[in-house]
Amino acid sequence: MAPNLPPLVYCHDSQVTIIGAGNVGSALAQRIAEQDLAHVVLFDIVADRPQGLALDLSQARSHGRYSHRIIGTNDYADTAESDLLVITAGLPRRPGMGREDLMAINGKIVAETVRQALVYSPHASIIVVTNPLDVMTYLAWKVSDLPPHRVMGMAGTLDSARFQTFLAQELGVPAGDVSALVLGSHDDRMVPLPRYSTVSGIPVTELLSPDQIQIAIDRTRHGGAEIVALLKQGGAFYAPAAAACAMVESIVLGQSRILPAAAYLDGVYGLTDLYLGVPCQLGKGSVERVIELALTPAEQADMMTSAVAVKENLNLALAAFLS
Ligand code: TXD
Repeated sequence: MAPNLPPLVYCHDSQVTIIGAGNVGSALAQRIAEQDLAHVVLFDIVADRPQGLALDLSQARSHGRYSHRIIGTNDYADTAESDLLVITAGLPRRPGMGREDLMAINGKIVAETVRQALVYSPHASIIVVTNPLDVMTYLAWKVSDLPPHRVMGMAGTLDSARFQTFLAQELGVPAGDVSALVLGSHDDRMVPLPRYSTVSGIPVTELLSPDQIQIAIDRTRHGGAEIVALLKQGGAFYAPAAAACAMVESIVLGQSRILPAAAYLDGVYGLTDLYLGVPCQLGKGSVERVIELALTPAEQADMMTSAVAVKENLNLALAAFLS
């Protein structure tokens, strides 16, 4: 007789809707499904694409032990009662397209998707992935009418993972042994913090030369562009999906992990009324705590530079969006 073993997978019944079944959205769906974290609804405006992806993912799941369903849809009604919305819908920046154009286009997409999805899932929290990240997260919060701690952006987890990877390469150690931290905006004004980046507890500043650290910083700042240049079409999606999944996991399972994310700032770091990358504690459905580090004057100045650029873009986006 079969022994009475406990189930291998614990069934958590949260539902995550991923809006935008493109490269990042579908890779994220795969991660959530493989980790058996939650029910997944993949939504896209392209007819049949999310349904096809969901069917494919369901068939891949038959090789594992999964307890959650995954569906694809073009109908917001099918996303009803979601606990978490992950917004990956948007257009990539194309040659000849200015920053303002992209902000206006993606701003409209993000605003529309958030509004529509919240009609069916009024109690959901939101993770924004669409670029330009810090600005789109602010827009999503504005149109959502949710408390700010229920809306956040994914970028710091990705940028920190990139920094971790490049530091590990300089050190010749496994990337998993490195813990790295990047704050600020999700662009080349991001703020990598070597002082807060360690290997087995040892700050990398004691293990690497300033030149080596600078190499890792430069590659991190241009990490997305380096991949776009290599791929020729589209951008990174495996690492972005992995980073988003870490946030989803902490929020869905209430792990209260401390991860860098774009959070609403209301006074910390001397900044108000914007979303920017800072260390956050991510618990059940929300940013439980925004952590303010004691930055050096140089680090604080870098945060300000990052914030000023985001504010400028935010004003452009709001003007384009409201016009
Ligand atoms: O760190 C980060 N935050 C990022 C952000 C890392 C990687 C990618 N980053 C941004 O995420 C990227 O610049 C884009 O703005 C989004 C999504 O990137 P992805 O690489 O997945 O783009 P795709 O493959 O073009 O997918 C976008 C999907 C596509 O299937 C469209 O049909 C869909 O979005 N889309 C929509 N879905 C629903 N509703 C609307 N209105 C809509 N418009 C487009």
